[in-house]
Amino acid sequence: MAERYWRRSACPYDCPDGCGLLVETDGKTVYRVQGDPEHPVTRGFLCRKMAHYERTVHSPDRITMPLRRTGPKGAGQFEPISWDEAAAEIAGRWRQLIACYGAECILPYSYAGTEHKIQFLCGHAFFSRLGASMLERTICAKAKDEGFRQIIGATPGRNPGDLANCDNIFIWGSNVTATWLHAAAAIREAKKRGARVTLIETYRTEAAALCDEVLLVRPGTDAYLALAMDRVLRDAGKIDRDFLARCSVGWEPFLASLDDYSAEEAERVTGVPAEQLRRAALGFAAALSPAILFGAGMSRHTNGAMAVRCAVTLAAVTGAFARPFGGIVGNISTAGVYRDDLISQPGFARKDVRRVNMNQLGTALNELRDPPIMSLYVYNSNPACIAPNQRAVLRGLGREDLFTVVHERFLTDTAKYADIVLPADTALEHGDLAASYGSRTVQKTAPVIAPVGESRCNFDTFALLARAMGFREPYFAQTNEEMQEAVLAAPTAALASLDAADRARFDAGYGVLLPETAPCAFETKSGKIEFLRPDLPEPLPRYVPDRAGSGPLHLVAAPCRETLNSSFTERPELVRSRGEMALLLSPADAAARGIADGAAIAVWNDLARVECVARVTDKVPAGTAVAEGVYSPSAAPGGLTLNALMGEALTDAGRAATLCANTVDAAPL
Ligand SMILES: Nc1nc2c(c(=O)[nH]1)N[C@H]1C(S)=C(S)[C@@H](COP(=O)(O)OP(=O)(O)OC[C@H]3O[C@@H](n4cnc5c(=O)[nH]c(N)nc54)[C@H](O)[C@@H]3O)O[C@H]1N2
Ligand SMILES: Nc1nc2c(c(=O)[nH]1)N[C@H]1C(S)=C(S)[C@@H](COP(=O)(O)OP(=O)(O)OC[C@H]3O[C@@H](n4cnc5c(=O)[nH]c(N)nc54)[C@H](O)[C@@H]3O)O[C@H]1N2
Ligand code: SF4
Ligand SMILES: [Mo]
Repeated sequence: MAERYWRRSACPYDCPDGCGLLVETDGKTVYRVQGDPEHPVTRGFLCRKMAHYERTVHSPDRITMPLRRTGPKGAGQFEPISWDEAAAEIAGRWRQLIACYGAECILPYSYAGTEHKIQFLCGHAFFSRLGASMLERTICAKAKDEGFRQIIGATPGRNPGDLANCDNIFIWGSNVTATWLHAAAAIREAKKRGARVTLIETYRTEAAALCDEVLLVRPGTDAYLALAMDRVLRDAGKIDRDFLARCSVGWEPFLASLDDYSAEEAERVTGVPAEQLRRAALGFAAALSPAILFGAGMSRHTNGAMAVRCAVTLAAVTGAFARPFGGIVGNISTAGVYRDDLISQPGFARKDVRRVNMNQLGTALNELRDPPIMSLYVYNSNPACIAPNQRAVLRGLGREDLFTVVHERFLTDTAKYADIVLPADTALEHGDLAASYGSRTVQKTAPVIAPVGESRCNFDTFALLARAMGFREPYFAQTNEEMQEAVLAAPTAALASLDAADRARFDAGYGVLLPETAPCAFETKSGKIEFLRPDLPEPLPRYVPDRAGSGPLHLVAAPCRETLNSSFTERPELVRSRGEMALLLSPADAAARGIADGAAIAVWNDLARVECVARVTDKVPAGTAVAEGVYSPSAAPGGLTLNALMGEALTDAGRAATLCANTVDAAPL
């Protein structure tokens, strides 16, 4: 038996924690995966999903060979072919299509199946060089980013670990116990030290168990709530005027504009009782170390960027930014830590190339002209399951004249529609550069085992396709390892800011934290918090109602603990534990419709009609309906999931998805 040993690696998933892993292996097989006790965020524990990553790596469902479709689209019937055949067929079809329609008839579709930099970004170089349509990758948190940018620019927030030292914490639109475990751990620590924790949510999520108080808002009304809290503080003389004078611009007109808001009116608009709102606001302002943890939930609305901008004002008017460990958590990342441009090669892109928004894939596949989309290449994503307007997405994927290539680890719903499927590897089978969007951790990884079957990483796959297309740029002649070395040979100022000890640890494959920047060094034009932005369509933060539709129930898309979007659905134990696709309804809304808990129901709006079961729970307030988790349309009773009820409208800024800004009605089947 080969000798077993432990190697360090990093979790690749789209999760704010960016965990460090310890992997037991013999170089061929992964036996066990544990949280790295020496990783500054992970501190030895992983989520349930990754604690058995070996089951994903060695899943019997892994795709191990390139495949060519033999049955109808969507049926999942394929025959194995060689990589050379696959590359020749793809290059041949693309050459024909480019000759007929131009390269913009090819559309890449990718998101964050892996967050690691090389495998995330390398496709940008390939498709820019090809001249394909460019994908706007905005399904996740771009509106949240924009909301921050509009008031505090690029200022990073605190590390989530700092929350352990806070005495008043608002968890705003994040189900931390499912999606941000290590922030939840820091909040638990703070609670042990006596912190008061408030949840601002659309329904009572698992995170409510961490909280002293839960403020349930009507979806899309957070901006009003925040501004009414500011008004309460202004009228109570609790504004930190010294801080505002020192660290902000436009605060006087902003404070004057609060006349438009009141706690009483907030109760009508948001559903939060005026007294509860007052108590929460006054408690936050009186704390020594108050902080707001921001999830993306409130930003997934047509007024989403504005909601985030308004919620930030609470941390500003109270001077929370300047208090020890206080301010905001949720705007920190390792963006800019590596020379991403060496991987993504923005210079390969034509400036005027057509852009297609990833949230509008359904319409793009069915309706775009001049040229139409004739080929789709999917990697790091599963649009059949995760995208809005699912009925249109599936119709588009089913087009006989669409040449679809999917680079995947599993035969996802999207892969079932492919003409060619290419086998992808997992993060333990290649080296990369780990980053994080929930802390300032960085880590370099090396392959732990050889690729399973004939699977290949994204970088090597694009290099192969580039050769098949005849691209001669030296970029495409590199191996994945050479790409990693090239990026590390060109360190950024951020990476250079590691002290010698941390740099040595980074070089040895440990996860390390970059030093924090000063919390009040605001990275805006003025160097201050900017309440007033005359250059924006809305110069001051203000409440703009969400445009969600006119149905009686506001549909909220929320995550679930067992899976990560559609990832981890290869794991029977996790799929069993999360249960079947359900719509969460309040007892009042269920009773009014004659819907019993567990009943089969139809849910509909203008876009589609979906069948699922009802879960009737007093965790959900009347008027709100919740879709937890991402499910598979091929396994859904009516062939569609609740994503079919989510529209393609974009947010007020950032062109992001409005997954939480839709309305529906429901009835027993
Ligand atoms: N286990 C697990 N972990 C995950 C994921 C997962 O699917 N499962 N997803 C990963 C990804 S891709 C991301 S982007 C992050 C997301 O992580 P976060 O950005 O921290 O947000 P979520 O935990 O998804 O929670 C969003 C919450 O916002 C609430 N919400 C919706 N609309 C509103 C509103 O108008 N106001 C308020 N106050 N709340 C609202 C929803 O009810 C939901 O509970 O998590 C990552 N981690
Ligand atoms: N109903 C509902 N819809 C949602 C959400 C929700 O909470 N509810 N969340 C939204 C959010 S926040 C996001 S970010 C999106 C996420 O949408 P996606 O980024 O599409 O996320 P996943 O569903 O995890 O699919 C990622 C796919 O990438 C594959 N993959 C992993 N690693 C690699 C690799 O190295 N190479 C290749 N080629 N493939 C790889 C995985 O096998 C997996 O099938 O979904 C959005 N859609
Ligand atoms: S908590 Fe997030 S980063 Fe950590 S192991 Fe789980 S999915 Fe990966
Ligand atoms: Mo996301």
